[in-house]
Amino acid sequence: MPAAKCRKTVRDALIALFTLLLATATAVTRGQESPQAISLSLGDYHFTPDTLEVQAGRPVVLTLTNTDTLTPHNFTLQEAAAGLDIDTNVSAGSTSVVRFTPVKPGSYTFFCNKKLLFMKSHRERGMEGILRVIPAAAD
Ligand SMILES: [Cu+2]
Repeated sequence: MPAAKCRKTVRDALIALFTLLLATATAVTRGQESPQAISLSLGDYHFTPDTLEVQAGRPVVLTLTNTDTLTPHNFTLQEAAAGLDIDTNVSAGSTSVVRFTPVKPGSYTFFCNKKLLFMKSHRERGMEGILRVIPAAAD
């Protein structure tokens, strides 16, 4: 192989390698920005699990499933300064999806706001939990 052609082949190979590395780095960066998917069951006056952990600055897709056959439930978390302003009803046997992006690390209490007249509220019966927002990962 003549020296000039050989150099061109090496150069082309380096360009291909660099392009591959760049594509990989881009894919990894995108992965960090992808939504955080969490599922929560609401039933029998409990949230399962009752503690959630998410990263600040990344969108969250929260799927709420009411596993009871008759009782409607709700997910309330109102901390506007932390990017959390949620009040979503989930009727018996159905699923609701909530999207939000927490902006401030901390521990925030969520609960079910349902209450039947003269009865204890669902929250008083144990229907509350904690959303822990941890700082964003360093880049
Ligand atoms: Cu409830």
